[in-house]
Amino acid sequence: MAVTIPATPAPIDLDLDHTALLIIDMQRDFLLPGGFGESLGNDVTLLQKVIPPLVDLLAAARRVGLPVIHTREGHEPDLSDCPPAKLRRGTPSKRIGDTGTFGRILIRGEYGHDIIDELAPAAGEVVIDKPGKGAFYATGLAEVLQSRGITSLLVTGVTTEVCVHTTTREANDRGYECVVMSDCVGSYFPEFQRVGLEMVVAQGGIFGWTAHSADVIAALD
Ligand code: C5J
Repeated sequence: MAVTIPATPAPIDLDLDHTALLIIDMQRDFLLPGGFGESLGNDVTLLQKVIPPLVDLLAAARRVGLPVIHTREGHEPDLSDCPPAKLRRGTPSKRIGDTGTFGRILIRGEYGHDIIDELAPAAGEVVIDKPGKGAFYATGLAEVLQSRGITSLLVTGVTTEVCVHTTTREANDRGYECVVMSDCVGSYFPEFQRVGLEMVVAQGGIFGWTAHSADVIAALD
């Protein structure tokens, strides 16, 4: 089924048979008070604003049977997949693999690494564990999308200027139509949120489109 979504810089026609909802890194360590993100001095309420509209968008996607793909940023417990340059980044004691409030920071299997309860993956939904900021690097995402015939992505999650942007750019280069859901992506930095969204749609939509979740939900329902 094809639908037209009001979007920036122009409306976009989406073939829902070839569209997936991509939910990037809605992990406890980024979103919960006391987690890794907050320990770095960030205001997590700026990310938590994303949860209610994303819960609604996820419910709508599930209602119409859109494939849902979740990602989580993190590393093996032995850190063998974490480049030394990434490992050295940040304040000592608050680096990847160190012990935080919710377990070892960004380590697979730890409580903080997992997705927040509100957006917990349902049975059958794909969860991509990624060591990088982009969801294509060192993951099976390309194969998942190809095998399901996906050509368009509704991109959501955190953070706008880091993992959402990197993944959108990777997807755009691979030929996917990316619609970044403006109220379902979040940044700890209001300025980065604003500019991050503007960058997607600059120059006629250089990386894709932005759209509001209410408009997509209306089109899905
Ligand atoms: C960050 C992410 N910000 N998921 N990760 O380090 O955007």
